[in-house]
Amino acid sequence: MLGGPTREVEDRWQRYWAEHGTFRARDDGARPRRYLLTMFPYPSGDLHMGHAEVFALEDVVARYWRLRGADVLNPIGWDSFGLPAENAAIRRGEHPAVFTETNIATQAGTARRYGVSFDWSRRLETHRPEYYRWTQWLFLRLLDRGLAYRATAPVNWCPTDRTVLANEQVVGGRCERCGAVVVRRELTQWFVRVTAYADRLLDDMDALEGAWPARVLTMQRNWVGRSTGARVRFAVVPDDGPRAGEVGSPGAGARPDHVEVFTTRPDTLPGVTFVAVAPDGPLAGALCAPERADALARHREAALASGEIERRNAQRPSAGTFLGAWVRHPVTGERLPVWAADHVLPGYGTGAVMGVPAHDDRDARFAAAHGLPAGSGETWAGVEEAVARLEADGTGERATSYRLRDWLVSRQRYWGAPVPVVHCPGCGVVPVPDDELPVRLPDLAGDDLLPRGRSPLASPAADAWRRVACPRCGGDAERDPDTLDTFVDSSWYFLRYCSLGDDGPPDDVPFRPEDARRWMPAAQYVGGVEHAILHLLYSRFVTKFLHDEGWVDVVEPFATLLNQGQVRHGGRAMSKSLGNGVDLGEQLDRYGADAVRLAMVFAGPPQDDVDWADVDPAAMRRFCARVLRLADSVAAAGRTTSHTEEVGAVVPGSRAHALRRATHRTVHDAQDLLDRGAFNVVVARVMELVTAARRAADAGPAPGEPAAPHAAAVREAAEAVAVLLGLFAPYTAEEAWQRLGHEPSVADAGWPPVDPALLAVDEVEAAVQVDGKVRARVRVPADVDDAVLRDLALATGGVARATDGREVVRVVVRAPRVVNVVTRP
Ligand code: ANZ
Ligand code: ZN
Repeated sequence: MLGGPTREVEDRWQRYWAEHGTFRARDDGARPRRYLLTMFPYPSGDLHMGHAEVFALEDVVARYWRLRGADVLNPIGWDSFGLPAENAAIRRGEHPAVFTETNIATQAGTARRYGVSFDWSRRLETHRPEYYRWTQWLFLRLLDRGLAYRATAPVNWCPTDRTVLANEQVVGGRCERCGAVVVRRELTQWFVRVTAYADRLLDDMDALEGAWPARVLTMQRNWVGRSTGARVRFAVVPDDGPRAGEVGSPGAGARPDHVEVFTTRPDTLPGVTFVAVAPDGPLAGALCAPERADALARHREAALASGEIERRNAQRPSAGTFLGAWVRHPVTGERLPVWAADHVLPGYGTGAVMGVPAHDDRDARFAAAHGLPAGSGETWAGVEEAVARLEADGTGERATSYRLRDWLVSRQRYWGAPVPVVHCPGCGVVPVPDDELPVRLPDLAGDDLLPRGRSPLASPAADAWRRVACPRCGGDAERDPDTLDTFVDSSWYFLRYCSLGDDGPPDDVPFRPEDARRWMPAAQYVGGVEHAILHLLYSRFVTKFLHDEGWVDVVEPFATLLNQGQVRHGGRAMSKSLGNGVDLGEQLDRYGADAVRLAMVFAGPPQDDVDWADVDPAAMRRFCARVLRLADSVAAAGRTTSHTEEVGAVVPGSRAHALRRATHRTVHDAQDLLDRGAFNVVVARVMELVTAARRAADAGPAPGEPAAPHAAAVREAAEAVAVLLGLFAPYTAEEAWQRLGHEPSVADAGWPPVDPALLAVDEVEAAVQVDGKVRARVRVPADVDDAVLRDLALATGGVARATDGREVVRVVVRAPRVVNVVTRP
């Protein structure tokens, strides 16, 4: 099959690496440590071409650092809780663990076969009790600090998956997993107070500038969405009537005596003509007159059913309901109507806005649609002055608002870490004591897993699991039936890797702080841009929290971030539903791991999309075969591996000398290119070197040139090829390295030394003539081009003196030797 490494060769090297622990992190302090992290896969099937791309790219980095002398930590694990396993288990009537374990075994086999230099001794899986015990521990620490709390709030509900979703999991108003339109429901849920870290999540990003892709930083900044302005209070005009109170609940509510709004433009206060509140927030009901309660209730239902994106859309007409309430303008004392308006969101600012049609488009459209006055365009002297004036009057003060909301972490699904608390009729919410962790999942399968709008752990099948004695009073109590969002599992896994290895996982701590101190932050994190907000935001938050708790030194977990491009096929994203998916296992069977890896890397810069229809793994396989043949012919020419003396005898100007220059130039440039992430260019340069070495091997020395130094130069080239190719095609590289007579592994060969003398560019002297007379001479590189030589020539003092103000009509350049400047006499 085209002559590249066979399946048997692949197996042999995998065994070798495993037996020799080639890719274990040593962690002995002998070499500088470098932690390389890849976003760990979901085990929802076999690995796909997207994984093939990430793994190929990250392995270039891992192997490069290793060659350059670093102690590399390159771990692998599985993000193995979550919906896909549960849905598959429901279809097949089996336990989700079965599906999960099967897929992990398949993916692990494919990843090994792909030849990635993972340290398999540090493998972790988030669905194992030994892991999720610590996910629960993390939740309890957040609870200790008041950073995890239960609240009743309108939340995102996916009607298909029948579970709540975090804001971050709602994309364009739809469920990030299944695409169903998300609705709002009022539920009691667990939240994590990420908003307490909003400023730090923003400010610490300054240090990531240039190290993380700019678009990811922008997305995170927008997601946290800090706005500065003021809060302004509008006094409610008293009337004697009762209020509707909480809509839907009987009885009059307590009516607030003022409405507070958040504005970024307090200077536009003179133009306020109305105040608007969110129809689905608490203020609307509290302000609403009884005769308007039905209208508000209808409005509220409609608002809950529509997505936030839709409501924020400035182009869409904003529905409104007059609440039968009035407030006073804090400056003019004018009476202003209070409306419920769709475009006002309950969770942002104070859930109320001052309507300024003259300055705000949405307010203008709302006023026009509902017959409200347009008001004046007059402003106070600027935001700062406006804030000072409000503070002096006592009607408002400076304020900051964030778009970021707290992280909703409870899910009404089975396949996750149970929320580790107990509900006691006497004591309320009681945390499960640390020494009783993990709270293990009960064994449920098949129909018992069906989502019915509440957690499967709340079903009768889980009764025995749910009933427990209250840890505080010993009375009858119940476990919390919800499970934690999988993003909680993945918010700290990179810390645990630091403490795994031959001694097994630590069983008294989630990770050892001293291990994290040695490895963190991860020097590079490789993964898809689809995690630009969710996972990266949560991981950053948890790292900061654990920093505050004294567990880690760093405040940012990932020093640099690489987002690889997407793998497409025929121009479109690969997907099962489009029928254009390409199976990694099948590609490996057909072309072998090296060819697939080379094709991935050679396709373009790492951050660019790859179209699998445009790549040619068969050509890559032929290239691997060419490399092996080169190694074979070098080996046949002589078995010596120490060729320092012979190459030293290579004479300048010989064929061997030209090849040596190509070899050293390639190794030298590769370092620069790899540092800049131009992996594809390095592959191209190695291909050129193979061609040059082949040609030199076939041609032999020129007549009169000595044979031994020539052969040594070819060997030197073939060895450099093997070492550099090890970054991209490890099986071919190991094989070539061994056939060249070296001990494995090529991964430990070290970066090939570069002789600076061989990098020197030859210089020649160019004559600069003016009207046929030589007026100056300049030294230039032998390969200088006409344009550069022309500029150099015209810049010489000799030319300026000789032309002496006369007009230059023509410059004739013959690089690298002659330039003739022709002037008008
Ligand atoms: C009056 C005004 C005049 C406003 C003007 C803007 C321009 P950002 O920049 O996104 O923070 N607002 C406040 N709370 C809101 C809520 N809960 N739902 C929807 N809109 C809300 O936006 C802040 C501005 O958005 C605030 O400033 C407020 O309108 C509106 F010429 O107040 B502004
Ligand atoms: Zn109790």
